[in-house]
Amino acid sequence: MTRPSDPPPPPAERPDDLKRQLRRMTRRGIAFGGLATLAGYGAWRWLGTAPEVGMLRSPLRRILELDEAVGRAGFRPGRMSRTYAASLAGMPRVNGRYGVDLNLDLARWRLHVEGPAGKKALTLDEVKAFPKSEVTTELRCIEGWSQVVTWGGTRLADLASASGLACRDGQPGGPLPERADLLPYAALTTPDGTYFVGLDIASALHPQTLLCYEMNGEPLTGPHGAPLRLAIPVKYGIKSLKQVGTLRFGDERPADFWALKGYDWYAGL
Ligand SMILES: Nc1nc2c(c(=O)[nH]1)N[C@H]1C(S)=C(S)[C@@H](COP(=O)(O)O)O[C@H]1N2
Ligand SMILES: [Mo]
Repeated sequence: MTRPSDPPPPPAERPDDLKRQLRRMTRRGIAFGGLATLAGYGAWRWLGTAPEVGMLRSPLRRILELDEAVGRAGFRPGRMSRTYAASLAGMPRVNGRYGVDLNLDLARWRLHVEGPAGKKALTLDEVKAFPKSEVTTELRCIEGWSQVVTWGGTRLADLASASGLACRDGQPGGPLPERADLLPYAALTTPDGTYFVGLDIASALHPQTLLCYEMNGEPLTGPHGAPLRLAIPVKYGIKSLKQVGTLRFGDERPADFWALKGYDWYAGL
């Protein structure tokens, strides 16, 4: 089974391992870096005896809550995730298979876009009819690995604007950030509903947030989320939902698969 962050192993590390870990931490957020520090300095035993809050033991939970506050405060809609030369891109490992059905009938697949004003169902060709965007960014998993990937697809913001469903009145068009009736949240789920992510609207509409049908210039493969997956480089990999079935805009903060298990809902980078 794949988990975004298994408990780190008991400390048996050589000093250079620790140094590498510390270097990695400076590139990552406070929460998961904090986790590495605690493990690296032998606190895992102590954590093992701390009372549980939800699924996370309480000191970790406090770190994650701190990270959520820092993540929100640090987010600027205009801030870009770092981009890389396309020559640095490679295929990431297949990580996380919840809700990914390799036998999905692709001919019958639709992207269901929903909001308070109504619903639309788009074919893959309709999604591909939008201008194609390509970004080369780092996919960062909270397990501690990352991979530079060139993502190709439709900007979620373009599709949201054209559908009108990101706004309360359901009217298409206009730069969405200027719309007074813009809904505050977006939720994505797999067709079977078993994997789901919640996003704040600013991150969902970020210009690097793509509904992808290509990775590294090749058609998206089944295990990586065909026919359509999210790539949201301003968030950890847990939010880059594979095999999108539904995109829903709304007023309520959406449930999120890993947040329900105790991880940071915001998961910003
Ligand atoms: N449907 C679905 N999407 C998912 C997951 C999953 O379990 N199911 N795992 C997430 C996690 S934790 C990561 S790191 C990325 C990995 O994407 P990849 O398999 O293309 O490397 O997918 C994300 N999207
Ligand atoms: Mo991940």
